[in-house]
Order: sequence, then structure tokens, then C-alpha cells
Amino acid sequence: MNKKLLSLVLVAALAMSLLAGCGSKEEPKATTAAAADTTAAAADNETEAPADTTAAAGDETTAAAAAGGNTTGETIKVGYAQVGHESDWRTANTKNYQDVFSAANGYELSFVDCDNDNAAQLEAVRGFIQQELDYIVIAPIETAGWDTVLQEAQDAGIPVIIADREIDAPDTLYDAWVGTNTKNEGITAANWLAEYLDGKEANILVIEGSVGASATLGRTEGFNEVAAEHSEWKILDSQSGDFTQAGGQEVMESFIKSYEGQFNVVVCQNDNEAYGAMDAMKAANITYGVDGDVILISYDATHDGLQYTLDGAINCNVECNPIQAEVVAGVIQAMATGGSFEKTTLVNDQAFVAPGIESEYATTMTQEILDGRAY
Ligand code: GZL
Ligand code: ZN
Repeated sequence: MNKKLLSLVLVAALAMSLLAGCGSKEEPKATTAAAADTTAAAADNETEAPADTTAAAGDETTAAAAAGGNTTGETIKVGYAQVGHESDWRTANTKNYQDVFSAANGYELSFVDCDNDNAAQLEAVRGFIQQELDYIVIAPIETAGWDTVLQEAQDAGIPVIIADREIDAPDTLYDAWVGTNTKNEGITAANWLAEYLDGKEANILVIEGSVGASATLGRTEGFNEVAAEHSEWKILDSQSGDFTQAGGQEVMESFIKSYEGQFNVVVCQNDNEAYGAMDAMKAANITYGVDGDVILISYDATHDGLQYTLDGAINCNVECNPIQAEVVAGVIQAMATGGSFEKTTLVNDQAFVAPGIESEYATTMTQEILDGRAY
């Protein structure tokens, strides 16, 4: 069974289990506060989720939204400490949370945009604890520095869900994780490049994401793991563009100063950096994309990123799905009703390539695909 079919089967099975309601057969617990106290324990003795339960948020949105819809009869207070507003991906992720955790759906969302500032994010979480919210969701700016505040949340009996990115902390300090496998995204990008180059040399420049973010670490690790198998590849340089368009442009301008005429591949670890890199290359009369001198790889597959891919300006765009709130709501609903839930849920990703490119690792972009995208 090929990988795509397998993942569809997996998703269907998962959607069925969600339709069956993540709740167990027990009566829903009386009050969310009480449920919150028991869920930490419940989460602990949960059977360890298989490493890669994949949930394509798009496919099981209906079931998850049904499961995530708040049926406890009481408003559920959720805090979301969001990374910031650095990228189109982040904007789509924020909108998704505001749509799902709406008053109409039975939630009261305390949303804090932490503006890529670690101290502000820790402060936001401590604020949620003081407000005695029912659940705390964190999209961690960096992987480090979480043990103390997570212990404080646990001592306060407030379940915590880590979303989007990963943290360096014992998984006993949080109750569930929902996100994407960014190391696989890096591996997919490099596997596609190897297929596309077919043995030809690559002199690669990498514009990395925010320093210390698991998305940066994962994409870099995955890409470099495959790159190490190709002696005909050379990574000339890599610098952080902080997942922003300005950052991408700035780094590309400095790369052009140092490496003009020496590179034929640019990897941008998100679409906004790619937009900045394209501006810088255009200004220096460097051509990129399917008809250009430079192969351009990006991550996120946001709407504009896929438009550039459809236009052939970006050769390969590896998706990272920001639509995760339905899955998080499904986990919270299970916690609130004493149901069972996965400790780890992967939101699935795929990759896209420009028209004219056929690939084992990616789908060739079409207008229909672009028109059918949720973000
Ligand atoms: C990935 C996410 C990253 C995106 C960027 O899971 O954390 O952060 O790739 C965003 O666009 O800024
Ligand atoms: Zn090779």
C-alpha cells in the first residue's frame, strides 16, 4: 500500500474513532474544574500513543469539531499563548484558533500574541494560571525553558497542551501535544532535491527559521541528514531569517554579497522568508524557479507560497499544516468529559512542486489544488 493510501486509511480510522466520540462510555464528569483535576492523572496513565498517529486536520475537521465542540454545558476557558504574528502561517493558525474556540462553540478564549518574545510567553502562561483557566495551550517560541512554568500549571491542576512546535521538557509536565513533524519536512525537501538534481552538484544556501524554534531545528536536522548522503552537495552557509519576509530579504542580500555566482539552491524555512529572498534575488538579477538559475525550496505551503509554486517561482514547497485547533479542541473535549485522548497527535503534511515537475515526494501544483486550500 503506498504511503498516501496508508495515510488516508489511517486518517479514516482515526476519524471513525473520533466519530465514535473520544469520550469513553462513562457519564461526563460533573464540573470541568473537577475533570481538570482528574485529567492530569488520566493523561498520565493513558496508554502511550503510537509515535505517529497522524490526523489530517482537514479530513477529520468535521469529526474533530464535533468532538471538539463543547458539549459540557459550561463555558470552557482556554488560554492560548501564541508565538507571535511573524508569518502568514502564524496568521492562519491564529485565525483557526479564534474560529474554533469561539463563544458560539462554548469557549472563552484568552489569546496572547507573545510577539516572538520568550519572557512574554512565560508571563502569558503565568497569567493563565492566575486567572485559573480550565486549559492552557502553548505554541512554544523556543524549545528550552519550560520545566518551571509547566510544573506551576500542573501544581495548579490546569492541563496543558503543547501545540505546533516542540519543547525540551519531560512529557509528564504536559498533558498532550498536537503538531507537525518538522524533521520529516526537512527530509522531504532534501529527498525531493536529490530526485530533482539526479546526481548533479548542489551549492546550497539556507535561510533558517527563528533561532531555537523546533521548526528550525527539525527542518535543519532532517535536510542535513539527507544532504550528508550526497557528497556532490555543499551547504555554503545558513543563517536565521526569523521566519519573516524582512529577515529573508536581509539574509539573501548578505548571501548574494558573499556567494554571488557560487550557489544554485536556496532553501527558505518558511514562505515569508522565500518572498524576501525572491525580492533580493530579483534586485540582483539572479533568476530562480523552474526557468531560473537557482532552485528555490520553501516550507509552509501557505496560499501565496503555493501561488508562487504554481507560477514556477518556487520549485518545491513543503507543507506544514497550521489548521490544528480542531484537533486541540477534540483533546480538550475528551479531557473535559473524562474521555480518552492521544498524548501525541501529528497533523499531517504533504509537499507540492511546480507544474512540469513529477515527483515521488510531492504533488504537482494545479489551480484546482490552490483553489481548494483551506488557508
Ligand atoms: C511550523 C511553525 C513555523 C512556520 C513559520 O510548525 O511553527 O512558525 O513554519 C511560523 O511560518 O512562523
Ligand atoms: Zn547525491
